[in-house]
Amino acid sequence: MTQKQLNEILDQFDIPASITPYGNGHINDTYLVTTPMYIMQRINTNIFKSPDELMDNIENVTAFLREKIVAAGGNPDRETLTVIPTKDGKKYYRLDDQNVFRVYLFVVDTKSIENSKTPEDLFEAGVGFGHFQMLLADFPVEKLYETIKDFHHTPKRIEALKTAIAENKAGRADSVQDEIKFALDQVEWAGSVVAGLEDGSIPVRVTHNDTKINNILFDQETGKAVCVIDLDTVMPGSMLYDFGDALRMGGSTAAEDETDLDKVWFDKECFEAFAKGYLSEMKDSLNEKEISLMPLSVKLMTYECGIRFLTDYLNGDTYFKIHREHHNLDRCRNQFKLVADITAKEAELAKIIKSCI
Ligand code: ADP
Ligand code: GN1
Ligand code: MG
Repeated sequence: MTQKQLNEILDQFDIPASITPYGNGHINDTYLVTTPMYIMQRINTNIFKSPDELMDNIENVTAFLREKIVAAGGNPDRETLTVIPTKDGKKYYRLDDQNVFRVYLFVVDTKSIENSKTPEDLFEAGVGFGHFQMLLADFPVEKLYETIKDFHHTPKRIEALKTAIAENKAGRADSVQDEIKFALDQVEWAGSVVAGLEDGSIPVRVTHNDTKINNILFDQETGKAVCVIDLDTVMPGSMLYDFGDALRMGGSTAAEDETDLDKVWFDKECFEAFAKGYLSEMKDSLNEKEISLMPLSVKLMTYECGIRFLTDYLNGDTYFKIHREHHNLDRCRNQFKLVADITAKEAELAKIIKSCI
């Protein structure tokens, strides 16, 4: 997008600026012009096919959160996202099918945490995601659209991998036989959360479904969790998706695409810290099955992400943004190394959960 195009798009949104006389000068006329800060995002319409449904979800969820935050005496402009409508009252602006934009209020005085994080950060992230889920516990889940169908349906993700292997669109299948074998060796346990949701033993809840640590903003000064962002995948799901996915990245000693696998381990201290924070908000709402599957969920979400990277690699890198050749393969190997380490530590993780409860 050129600067001119961006300005034209921005001009579609209802962005208030105010102007007031300022100071006590004797010579010039001085005015203070204030505009809050905003975030503008181009929605990826290759992935989110229905911006209407997507933005309906986000608006309904944030309006619901806003009421609860106000009732609790909080600051809704910081503690949840605020959708800024267009001048004609729409939730987004469509320039053309590929260029669909939305605007949020910028959440001020916060920081994102990318790769280097401490157990204290993980504790705060656990509180943040747990609190988000707790506040949404009585949101009518049937009102939510499925913005990406079967997003965390791991068995369907495995089927997609098998299709990608058979089609071998990028001609890469021969070179990743070890990764394919590892992926297919895990299928026995990989359907456990989906099966629990289907037979009703795991409750369907409003879940975020993309609980990467950089999808929560922390207060710049205190380091406390302020706002859960990136609400595109808020859908009906299991709390195990959110718990597991947060630790997939939050519990790793290295970045998601680190290629030196000797640096990639699962950190039990970070697991414990996140679990303590999360359970401080959610403990009383969880059933026994949910609690017992918490360690497995970390392995599951890491495995699922690994097979998604592998599938995309086989398909010729059409889904995830890549920044170098074989980036998706590097990410896949990294995730599978973590899966192996989590598997080795699963019994210890179960003990940690027991001690937190
Ligand atoms: P993506 O889906 O590409 O991950 P996000 O919605 O997570 O996009 O936004 C990318 C980054 O932009 C976030 O990690 C955060 O640093 C910043 N960001 C997004 N929304 C806001 C906001 N409302 N206020 C402040 N920063 C934001
Ligand atoms: C994507 O959008 P972002 O970067 O927060 C992906 C997640 C993956 C993650 C892997 C909509 O998350 O599901 O776990 O990358 N989001 C979507 O880093 O597919
Ligand atoms: Mg994000």
